[in-house]
This record gives sequence, structure tokens and C-alpha cells, in this order.
Amino acid sequence: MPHQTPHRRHPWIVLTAAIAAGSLLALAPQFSASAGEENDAVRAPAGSPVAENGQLRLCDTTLCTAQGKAVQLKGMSSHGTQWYEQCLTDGSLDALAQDWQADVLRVSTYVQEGGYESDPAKFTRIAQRVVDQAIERGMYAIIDWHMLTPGDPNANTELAKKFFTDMAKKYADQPNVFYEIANEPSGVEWSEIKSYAEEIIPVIRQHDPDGIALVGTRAWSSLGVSEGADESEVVDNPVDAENIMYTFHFYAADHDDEYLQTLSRAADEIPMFVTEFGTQKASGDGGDDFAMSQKYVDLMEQKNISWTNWNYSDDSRSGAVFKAGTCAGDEWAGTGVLKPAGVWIRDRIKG
Ligand code: IDC
Repeated sequence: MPHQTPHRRHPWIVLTAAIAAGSLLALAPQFSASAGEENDAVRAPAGSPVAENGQLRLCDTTLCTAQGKAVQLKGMSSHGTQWYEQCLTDGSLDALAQDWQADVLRVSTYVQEGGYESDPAKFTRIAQRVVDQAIERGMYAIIDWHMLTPGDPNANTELAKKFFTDMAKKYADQPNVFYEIANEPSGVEWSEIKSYAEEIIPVIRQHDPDGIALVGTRAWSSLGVSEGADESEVVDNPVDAENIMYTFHFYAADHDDEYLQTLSRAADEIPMFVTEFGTQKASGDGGDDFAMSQKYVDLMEQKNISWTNWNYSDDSRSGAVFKAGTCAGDEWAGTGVLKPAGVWIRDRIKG
């Protein structure tokens, strides 16, 4: 998507000023650095994805702009903010918006594993800080409730209600946000996921009536395939709510044609958003299968399926796009800081 590149302070200027002032405080992230023409109504820099497309909605099974034109968003998912908050800075998000030309950032708030449940106020603050930075750059933001283990989303319903109330209240008037209510359910029937969705979506809509909700599917958002089912359980028994999409996740070195065909069939029947995928194994590690990944990317382009790739961090695994140690520095743009998966996915997003 074409972007206008707003003028930004070079990190060195900020650094030099900080040293001159003798104050470490000046090294704090510069949250209001965006310059250039602003569209006040949507707070998005001119030419950015949100300035161009506005509040999205569903046209039948397709994601559409405010003007009713089909749109495909491409971008990255963060890693869990409890581990990799340091990879989400003004500099890294400038690179994502301008160098990568991403349309969307998924902000992953894990529930367990030292995430939200351990300190709800802290993780809400982090999620809002990062969503605000995406908004300043005119990107869409997916607010990802990253439940994983346990796999039953109903295990966290009360926490989810609190989190999504806080988020939907804050972003009610912003066209940027999607609400992903359950990352990857597993070991639980579709009917249980559906009833969870029908409990959480009204909580969100009470504050943000036009926000699009993204609903995870059975078996790690495989539309059921990883537990021997398929998309028909969702197609035949959809969530009772408007303006929603279903998610599908894949890892190309593990998830072959059966998965690809399931996504393809599903996309003809129900709105699909691939909020997570990797070019490697489901562990997010190992060798990249770029040939299979390209088949998926082609299908998603052909069927107008939006996507975010896992993940925008410098974790040691091959699926984390940055080389280890990158997030401790201040260089983010270009390919020099990227692992092979990062070079590959940046090309696909820019293209
Ligand atoms: C993985 C991370 C890894 C972390 C682990 C913790 O890459 O660093 O230790 O989570 O649970 C998913 C999940 C996502 C996984 C990812 C790769 O949504 O949390 O991230 N994956 O394994 N589903 C399929 C793969």
C-alpha cells in the first residue's frame, strides 16, 4: 500500500540531545513524533493505510474499506509483550510502517506464561502504548488476546471481559482496531468457542459498536483440521454476531495442502483473517519452507485474505524476524538486521 513518508527525528538527534541535556529521561520513547499532515478525524498521517481506508467493515465475506472497496491488509504480529516489549519502539514501528510499508500490527498480550493474568494493569498499559504507536503511524492494530494454554477460552472469560472493556472504551472512536478475542483454542469443541464469542463480542460492542471482532477457531485456529475436523463446523454454525471474521493460523513447514485447501474453501464461505503464520515449523523454529509459504501467500492474495506474520522480535528462533540482539540497538530498517524469514516476509509485505 502506498505510504507517504512523514519526516521523523533521526534517533541520533534524539540521542545527542539526550546526552547534551544530560538527562536519561530524554531517552524515553518519543510517542508524538509523527509529523506531516494529519487527518484529525482519524488521527492518521496522510497516505497511511488508515487515512486511505478508514473504518473497515465486512462486505459479505470480504474485508472492505469505508467506501466499500475490498481491501487486503498485510503486516506483522508482535511476540508476547511480556518478553519482547523492547522490540516495539518508535524506531521499530517507524521501520514497520515506512520501510516495510505494513498496514497492520498485531499486538499480542499473552494471558498466561507471565502475561496479563499476572498483572492486568501493566499489560493493559503496554498494549495501549503499542496500539497508540500504531495509530500514530496510520496502521491498523489487532488487539490479540493471546490465550494458548489452557486451550479453553472460557477459562479466562472474566479476565477477557475486563481487558476488552478497557480496550474498547479507549479505542471506541478510532477506526484502527480489530479485537481478536481468542488466539488459539485447543482441546475444546467449536460450540464452546462460539458461546465464548457470543459472550465477549457484546461486551466489546457496548463501547465500540463498529469494531471488527476476530474469532479463533478449533485446534490452534486451524478451522478444526489439527483435531480431525474441518471448516464445516463453523460454516454450518457461525457465531451469532455481525461484523466478525474467523482466524486461521498455519506454519508452512508443518501445514501442508490439507490445511491450505481448508483455508481456501472456508474463505469462499466465511470471512477469514490469517492473524498468525510462519514460514517454518509450528514451533516457530527450524528451516524455512518458502515454497509452501508462497503457495499460501498467493492464495491469500487471490482470495483477499488479510494476514499478519509471526513475529516482530529478535527471539533466537528462525521465525522471529530480527537477528538476535537487534532490539537492544537502534537500527531497524533494511535487511541487514533481519534473519532469512524476515527478509522474505518484508518483501511480501512491501510488494
Ligand atoms: C511461541 C513463541 C515462543 C514461546 C512460545 C510460548 O515463538 O518463543 O516460547 O510461543 O508459548 C503458536 C502460538 C504462539 C507460538 C507460535 C510458535 O500462537 O504463541 O509462539 N505458535 O510456536 N501457534 C502455533 C505456533
